[in-house]
Amino acid sequence: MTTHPPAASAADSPAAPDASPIVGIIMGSQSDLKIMNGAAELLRQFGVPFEITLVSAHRTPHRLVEYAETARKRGLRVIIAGGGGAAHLPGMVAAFTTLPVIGVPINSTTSIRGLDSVLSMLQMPAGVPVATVSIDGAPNAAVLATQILGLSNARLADVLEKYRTSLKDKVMRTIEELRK
Ligand code: RP5
Repeated sequence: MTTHPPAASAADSPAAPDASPIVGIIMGSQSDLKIMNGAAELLRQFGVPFEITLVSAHRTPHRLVEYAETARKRGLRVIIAGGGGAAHLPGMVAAFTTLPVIGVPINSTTSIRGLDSVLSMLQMPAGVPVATVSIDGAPNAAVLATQILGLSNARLADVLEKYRTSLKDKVMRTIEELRK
């Protein structure tokens, strides 16, 4: 399991470098890493301490149970789970913890291009939700996780405000460029 120390945040007030992870990023396969790194990069930018590892619902099912059952007492507050194909990982993790689980459907198959994964996360039966972002939408999973954490963390709420301002500024810069 790799724990990344956070880099400087948008609010110039990064979390302590040795801070324990509060977000867990997991995925079913090493082939998901190129997509899920999009969540890791943004959390690092926001200064959210996180861990990132592989947990497969069908290849390492006992590891899944152990990961989910111990997540809260290890200090995690949100789990981001990515998977492709008939993606059981987010739903099964959600079944073993009451922490919020954000699912990232991954377009890992050429046949139905991630729609299988979307439906297996989005269509969770009542009582055990998976907050599902768009196909390959790992960065939005990081934003949503930070928004959840920002409910009780003023520094992260401030980081999010500054992030939103940076998005707006980018649009405004392009509008200015187009006027020239
Ligand atoms: C899922 O199967 C993984 O999440 C991955 O997206 C997909 C394909 O896995 P690999 O065959 O590339 O390991 O479990």
